[in-house]
Amino acid sequence: MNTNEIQQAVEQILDSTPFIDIHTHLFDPSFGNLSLWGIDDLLTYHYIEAELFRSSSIRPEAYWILSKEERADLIWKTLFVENTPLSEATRGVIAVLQALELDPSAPTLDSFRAFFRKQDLAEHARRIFRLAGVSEVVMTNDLLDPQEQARWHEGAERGVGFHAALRLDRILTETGISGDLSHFLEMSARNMKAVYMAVSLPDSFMYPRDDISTRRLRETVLPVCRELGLPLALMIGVRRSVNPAIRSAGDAAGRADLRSIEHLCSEFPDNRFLVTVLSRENQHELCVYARKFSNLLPFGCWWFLNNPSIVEEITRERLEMLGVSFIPQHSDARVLEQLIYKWRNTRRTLAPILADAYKRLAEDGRVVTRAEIQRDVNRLFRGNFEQWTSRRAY
Ligand code: FIX
Ligand code: ZN
Repeated sequence: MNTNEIQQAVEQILDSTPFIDIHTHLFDPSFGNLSLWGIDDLLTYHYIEAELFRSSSIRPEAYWILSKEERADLIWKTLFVENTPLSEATRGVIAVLQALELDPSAPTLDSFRAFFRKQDLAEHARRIFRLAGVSEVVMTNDLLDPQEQARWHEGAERGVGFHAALRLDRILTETGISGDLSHFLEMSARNMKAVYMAVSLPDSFMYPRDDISTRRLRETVLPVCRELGLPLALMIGVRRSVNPAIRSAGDAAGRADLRSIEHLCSEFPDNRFLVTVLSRENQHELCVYARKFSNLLPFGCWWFLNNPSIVEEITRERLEMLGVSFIPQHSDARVLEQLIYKWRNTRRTLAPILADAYKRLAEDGRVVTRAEIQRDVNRLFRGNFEQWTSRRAY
């Protein structure tokens, strides 16, 4: 293939390959009102709320007493009518409206609300998956959340396309948990058919250390993961509640000491770790560690990193250092329709990066084929994850 053909082939293959979204905060429609979707949830996304407080004089206390619809109205007026929605998060809403054939220039939200009211959620979800080019998504399931617990106990049928991931943030740090935690984790993972366990960790995380997280990881979580053949996802570098007044929008990022990863990967060679780090400054080290430990699989450009300029830098670096042995992105979608813009943006950013890599390879003398590009895209966006979750005991 010549360089034009390479460019075209990469774009076509990215467009036609259904991706697996390995980390979201979405719920299967059968979880009822845990599912966020529609214009009011899209506009009150915490990425956008953070921007509202920069462009409006409203105080957080005055914002939180508004209804969800009133908050969405205020955000639309402030960030989309009185300002141009240039940021990644606001532009995303425009892309979603356009994909759903709604008018992104509408002065009010009435027509959008009328459209979403008419949708049947399960059918709408299938359409959104199609428009986003994803075949499956992984949820984030907090075992200690009473609403979720009730749902799991009912044991209602789950639709296709939504996998569970057992989230351990509270389990790793809360002291008041009684009973046999290993048994509880094992039974819960089996009941949910979890595809991995996961935890988000602060920038100050250190392993090993004389604390409850180290003890629970070493004595409970990692042995159960090994037993069940499940990877553990470590999401490192979040500084929670730096500005509590703005709630979920008030978390920040910090650089972590990744020697913890070195210690975990060498102490537990039979466990597999999916790792994402929130600080831009930690990205290169993560690639270096992935070259040392084959039980480490870097994934995603998380949260504040999911912007084209930073995704580009990180993905080029990973491709140069790891070939296709990483997972380039997850959406982190909280609201169903966000899948559309987050995955379209990923494809748009990744196309030139992959095409450049194949063009260089062709220049250096290797014949590049469509079949190879397809194989690589499959590995990046499906196969690496499928392989890592294929040893499940259930
Ligand atoms: O901890 C996480 O999984 C984070 O992704 C979220 O808590 C965060 O609020 C978010 O939505 C980032 O995209
Ligand atoms: Zn998340």
